[in-house]
Amino acid sequence: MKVTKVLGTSLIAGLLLAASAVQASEKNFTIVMNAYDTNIPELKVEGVTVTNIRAFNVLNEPETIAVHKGAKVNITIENKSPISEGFSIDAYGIQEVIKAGETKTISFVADKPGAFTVWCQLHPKNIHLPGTLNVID
Ligand SMILES: [Cu+2]
Repeated sequence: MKVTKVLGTSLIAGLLLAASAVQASEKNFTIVMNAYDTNIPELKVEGVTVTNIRAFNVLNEPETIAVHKGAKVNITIENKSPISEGFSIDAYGIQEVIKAGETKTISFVADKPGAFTVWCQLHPKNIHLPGTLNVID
């Protein structure tokens, strides 16, 4: 009688664990790429005056996404920049191009724990604020 009860309890616990594992196995994110156009009217560098510097910055919002190891990750990327933007996560072999105004969804299984840089492979790194994918073990 006692043995049956213990077995029954562990079976229920096992089912609950399985259910929570299923719940944690898929994560959806939306990243919006926004472009900020800034203008610096005048700047003096080493005795030289330069005018009308146009700085163009692209930010991914949110910049950090976090999941548990083993989760299936779906990231919908919306590009609000006026030009094509890249979306790369080297450790996961992801290298996408999202055209201006386009929305793309990428999916992968987060099987490698660690912190990985999310970056744009199309443009110089100094005009982008890189993002991070955190995969928690
Ligand atoms: Cu870019």
